[in-house]
Amino acid sequence: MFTTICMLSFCIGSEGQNAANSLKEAYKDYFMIGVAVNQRNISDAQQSDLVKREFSSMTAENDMKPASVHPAEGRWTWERADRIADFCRQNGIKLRGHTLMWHAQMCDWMFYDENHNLVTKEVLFRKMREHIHTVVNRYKDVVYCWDVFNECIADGPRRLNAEGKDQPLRESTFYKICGNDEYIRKAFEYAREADPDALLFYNDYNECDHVKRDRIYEMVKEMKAAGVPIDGIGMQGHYNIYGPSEEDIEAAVSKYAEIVDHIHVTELDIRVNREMGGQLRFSRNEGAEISNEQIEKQEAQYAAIFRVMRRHADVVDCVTFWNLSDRDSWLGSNNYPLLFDKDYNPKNVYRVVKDFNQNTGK
Ligand code: 9MR
Repeated sequence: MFTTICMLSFCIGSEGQNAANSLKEAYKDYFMIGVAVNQRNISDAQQSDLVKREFSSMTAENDMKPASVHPAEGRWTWERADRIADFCRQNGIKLRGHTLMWHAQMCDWMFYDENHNLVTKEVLFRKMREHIHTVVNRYKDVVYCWDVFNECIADGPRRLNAEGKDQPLRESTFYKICGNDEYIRKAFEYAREADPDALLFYNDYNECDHVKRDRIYEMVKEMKAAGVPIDGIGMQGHYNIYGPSEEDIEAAVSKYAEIVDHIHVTELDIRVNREMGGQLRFSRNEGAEISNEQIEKQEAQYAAIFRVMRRHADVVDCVTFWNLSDRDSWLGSNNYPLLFDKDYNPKNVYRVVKDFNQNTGK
């Protein structure tokens, strides 16, 4: 089925139309195409063949996060992360490291002492440094970039701190311990010490929202000016069929490109309702059927995103889908957010993304 469809699109490709046999082939002159994987995706033959055929970069969806590899101080659980790293090594696929630091799926032992009191920032920094050095060193040969810190910027309207200044940071436990943004600066310094060759990213969601976009921009700009080793910005890309608009995506990429040389779309999916972002509260559209109108809107939204990214291929090096198929999606298969359906067959939107027309940009 899959081969027949690819052959068909290969044959009917008109002039200027991309006639590649896979996503990675179609985009080879623009940027890498990545996918976030779970353990099943790399062990099941059908799924791992699909990964190998379509993608040039991989991210561990959960298996390299702090709580997964380092559940207690000094206790390391590498098995699942190692399997993903080995899969990349064996198949020549590049690995995006995700994520060294995050307020969620973090290890609470980093924040608290044995009496469950918050540690001092000196203790926190020591634990962070040890974690970052150990993880980065283990996967140095295969990880080409790291999300060093994930989701530090707050959602919502402006808030003022005690001195009447805008307080753009999420009030995470990191923030509570430090009272300022030093934990972010330190994490990047530790990652650079551990691997001077890896590209280091700040990664966040709702990154096209004007308020949040500007907060991300200001923070990264100021930190880079102060010598913090940030190489790139990760735009997560948890979007929906209604937004963000092509103009807003374009404006965000252009703005970030003023301050960094590397932009990755790190977690792309497009759900069929009006929710967006990386927050863990969302609706799963249980029992919902996708309508033709929703399919058309999703195809148009995917086409718009890839159009913007192709226009900025000088600074965009990788676009990663957050999960392999609708079945694997963290949003549940009834949000229909990806290019492959729950049986791993390509949907029409797969062809919309792959067979873009170089002449018209569609
Ligand atoms: O897809 C991930 C899901 O399986 C986890 O339960 C969840 C909570 O840790 O994290 C999801 O991935 C998140 C990513 O690591 C960071 N950005 C938001 C993603 C969706 O929540």
